[in-house]
Amino acid sequence: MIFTKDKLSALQTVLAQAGTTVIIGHRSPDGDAVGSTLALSYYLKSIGKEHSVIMPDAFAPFLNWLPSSDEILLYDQDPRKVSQLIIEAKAIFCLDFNKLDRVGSMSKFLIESKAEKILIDHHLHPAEEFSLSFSDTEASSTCELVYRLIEALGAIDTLGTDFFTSVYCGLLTDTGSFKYNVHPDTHRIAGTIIAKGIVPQDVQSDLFDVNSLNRLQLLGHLLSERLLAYPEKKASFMTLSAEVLSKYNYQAGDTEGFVNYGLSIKDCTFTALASEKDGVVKISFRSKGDVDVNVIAKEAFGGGGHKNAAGARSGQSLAEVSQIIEKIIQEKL
Ligand SMILES: [Mn+2]
Repeated sequence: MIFTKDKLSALQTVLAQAGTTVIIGHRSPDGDAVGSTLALSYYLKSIGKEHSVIMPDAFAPFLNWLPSSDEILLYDQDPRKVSQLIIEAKAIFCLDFNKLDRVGSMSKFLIESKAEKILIDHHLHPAEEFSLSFSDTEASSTCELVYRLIEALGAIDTLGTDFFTSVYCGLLTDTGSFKYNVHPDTHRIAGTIIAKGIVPQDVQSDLFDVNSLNRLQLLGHLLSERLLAYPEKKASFMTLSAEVLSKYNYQAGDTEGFVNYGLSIKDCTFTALASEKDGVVKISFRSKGDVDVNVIAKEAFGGGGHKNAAGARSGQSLAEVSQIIEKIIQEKL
């Protein structure tokens, strides 16, 4: 039980205080980060609480149909304005990340801030640095937690279609369309959202039927040229160089979900996708069952996430990262 009476009343005290509030999502914001920050934003609007929604950098264009997503401020586009908002804020909501240093160069303003910092998140090992923490590492998504929080505050029926659409977006994207990390609460909330009039096929279509020809051809190249399979290890591994990404005119978010193809090979329980972007190598890990990619990502690259889905960034070359991952496959699986 994470929504105790004490914590809810502490939250209400924070919300009742004067001064501005900011809601922050993580770097390279995904459907859950954008969905959950917007969902909380609708609630704050409904109670007349002035606030801004902030992301460290841009979210993928496949999310820009979400209502009010055009109001989200991006630190990397306007660092002066956004850092000022964080410095002046009396309350900072941190959504879908578990440590203040997970938001890139924006982190320093969060760490220095004396504001009340409220965590709402489902990643493993939340840091202790928050004044109020709503963390449930079993939850499907941060969207699910925002919904449950507002439910615990008794305010669900005060919210409209945009709120429910945003929550549904996070439920859908963080569970791979209800495939992973799904619990009774996930479907209960999804059911309520459908009863409120949200049409699941429409959200699916808005989110996923938006491929550019370049993205599909990049996926084709990845699967035909860059997918290594290790059947005896029940593993697979893919890489994308900066050169290949540029050949297919890579746009932010184009590789979202690609890693899951590696895990869709029959009997495969471990996969990784390493891609060279913005001078670093970003690595996504996925696994099934007891293969713990949170530990693997942490030990090899200082990353982390969840047991069956984790990520990391490395300053090493793509070739060096590939060697490390092949070694993991050969020695740890
Ligand atoms: Mn999430």
